[in-house]
This record gives sequence, structure tokens and C-alpha cells, in this order.
Amino acid sequence: MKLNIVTYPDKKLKQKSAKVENFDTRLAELLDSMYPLMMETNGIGLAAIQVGYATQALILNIPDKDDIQTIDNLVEMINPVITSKKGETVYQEGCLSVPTFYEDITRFEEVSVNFQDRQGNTKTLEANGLLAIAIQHEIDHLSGVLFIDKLSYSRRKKFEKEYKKMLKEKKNSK
Ligand code: Y12
Ligand code: CO
Repeated sequence: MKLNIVTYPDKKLKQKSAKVENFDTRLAELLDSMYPLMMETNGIGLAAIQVGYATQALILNIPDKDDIQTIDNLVEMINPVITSKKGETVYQEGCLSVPTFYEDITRFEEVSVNFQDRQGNTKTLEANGLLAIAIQHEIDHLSGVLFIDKLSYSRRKKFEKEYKKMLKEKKNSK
């Protein structure tokens, strides 16, 4: 399955993703195609809506202590729901759908999440650190929320101006 990253300001990113009901080969194919794309683009998290599929599926691959991403640390979450959250943390986030832009975002420090795997088995994961941040960022995508939606009015204005300029420069360099 050939996939491309959907980038802001594409309206598709505002779409709410539907719950996965069928744990079939189409779901497996989608997940299998999302992984190489995420690795090629230096991502650590990717939601299905970012490749144009409004379905509640996401993948995460947090680098290890040596800053290496291995498939052993790949997490696939279907129909994830955060069931508890604790604390507060600030991290400079980026998103493959909002290239070249990074901003400090406040998130819960620890989260517990219920989800299903690609076979439909129910799982629970307790996460902290970068994994907890990535989970919240990716689950937001399933509701059509981007990290830039969490910026203050003035920071958002500044972003829109800079992003527009970046898109224009990119277009002119082609
Ligand atoms: C902490 C904060 C955010 C997340 C969500 C997942 N975000 C990403 O995976 C972001 C990846 C990213 C990669 C980039 O590199 C390339 O595109 C080659 C990038 O740089 C540019 O766009 C130039 C920006 C973001 C998880 C945890
Ligand atoms: Co994102």
C-alpha cells in the first residue's frame, strides 16, 4: 500500500477517526505500510489520519537510551482510550503533518491507556516520559486535533505566518 503524509493545512487532518470494527487484512496492510513511512521520514509516531485513513489506528516507535529506533519497541494501538492521567510536563513537539515546526506543548506526565492490538486483543499500557507525550499527541490526531491547536492565540498567529512563508518558499524552489 503506497502511502503519503497528509500535511497541514489539509482539512483531512481535522476529521474524526472512526472506531475500528474489523481486525482484518486491510488493517494489517495499513499498519504494515505506515511503519516504513514513519521510519523513512524520521518520525516516532504516526496516526492513520496522517496518511489519509480516518480510522482509530496509530503507531509509535520511541528511540531507546542510545537514541536508536528498533522494531522491538514498535507499539501499535487500535481504538486507544486514555483511562487515567497524572502530572504535567512540557516538551518541544513536532509532527510529520506540520513539517519544520516545533513548539513547547504541555501534556500529562503519565497516562494509562486501554487499546486493542491488530488482532483485536485488549491491552493496557502505563506510560511516562516521551512515550506518554507521544501517546497523547497521536490520540489527539484521532479527534482531529493537532499540537498547533494547543498554542495560545499569539503563538498560533506567529505559526500561521511562518508556516505560510515556508510553504511559499518551498513552492518557489520547485
Ligand atoms: C514527542 C513529540 C511529538 C510526537 C509525535 C510524533 N512526531 C514526530 O514523529 C515528528 C517527526 C518529525 C520529523 C521530521 O523530520 C523529517 O521530516 C525528515 C521533522 O522535520 C521536518 O519536518 C523538517 C519534523 C517532525 C512524539 C513525541
Ligand atoms: Co502529529
